[in-house]
Amino acid sequence: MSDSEDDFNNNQIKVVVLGEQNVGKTNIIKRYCYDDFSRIYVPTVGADFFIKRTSLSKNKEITVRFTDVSGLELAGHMLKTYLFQVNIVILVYDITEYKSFDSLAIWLRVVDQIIENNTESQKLIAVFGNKCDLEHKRSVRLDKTNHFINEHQLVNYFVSAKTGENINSAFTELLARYFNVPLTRLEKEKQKMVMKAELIPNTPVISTKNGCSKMKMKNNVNTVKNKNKKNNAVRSENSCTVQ
Ligand SMILES: Nc1nc2c(ncn2[C@@H]2O[C@H](COP(=O)(O)OP(=O)(O)OP(=O)(O)O)[C@@H](O)[C@H]2O)c(=O)[nH]1
Ligand SMILES: [Mg+2]
Repeated sequence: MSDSEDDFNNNQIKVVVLGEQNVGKTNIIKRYCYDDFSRIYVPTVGADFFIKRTSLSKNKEITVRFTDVSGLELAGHMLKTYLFQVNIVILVYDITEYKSFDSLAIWLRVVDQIIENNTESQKLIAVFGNKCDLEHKRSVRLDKTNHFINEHQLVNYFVSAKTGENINSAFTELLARYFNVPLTRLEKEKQKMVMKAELIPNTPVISTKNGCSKMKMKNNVNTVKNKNKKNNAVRSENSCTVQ
């Protein structure tokens, strides 16, 4: 029996969520576990623990145990303890903060060093690009992300804890991948939740290639008649720093 089959029969899985401060780790977990989100930033101290019961297939309940680690713990001494018997590691960055993406290489190196000798069960490492509702402020280019993902053979998702976009489907796919359970199209569809974005009137959401949504800028929508104004709006949409 494989390690993941064994975990599946035990119905237990440990997921550790890592990444810089303020990238949205706690809110990603809260969105998945309680469908909750907080605008107010309350930094995690040390680590917090959450549990979610879910099922991947009929009669197969699993318990997901989350360890939500503070971004400050990269410099701390507790990571080894938090990563003990981990099954899935999620590295989170904020798509609008290049520094938070840049630091993933360091987080990954530390994780690799810690779990290297810990071979009793299979590990899966995923990267979540969070705050996709702020696509217009994106500062991490997609080719940078793709290069990092391919180089280290990781799994990649773009999510928004704020709107809930891709949160359920990312976790379901990740768990199914870990347990080697094929998901039917119907099950995948079921996970795709209704968007909960707070929309400004006259501000439609359009999809982008990467699966994130982005708000069309207000100017961009209301000034179609005037070509010059329209061009200005497009420029301002593209004016975020891309590294
Ligand atoms: N716009 C937007 N804001 C978000 C999103 N996710 C989190 N935030 C905000 O980002 C801030 C930080 O979120 P947290 O979940 O506390 O971040 P964290 O990674 O747990 O931070 P530490 O606990 O300090 O390591 C909060 O003000 C959240 O409201 C998101 O998807 N979109
Ligand atoms: Mg936190």
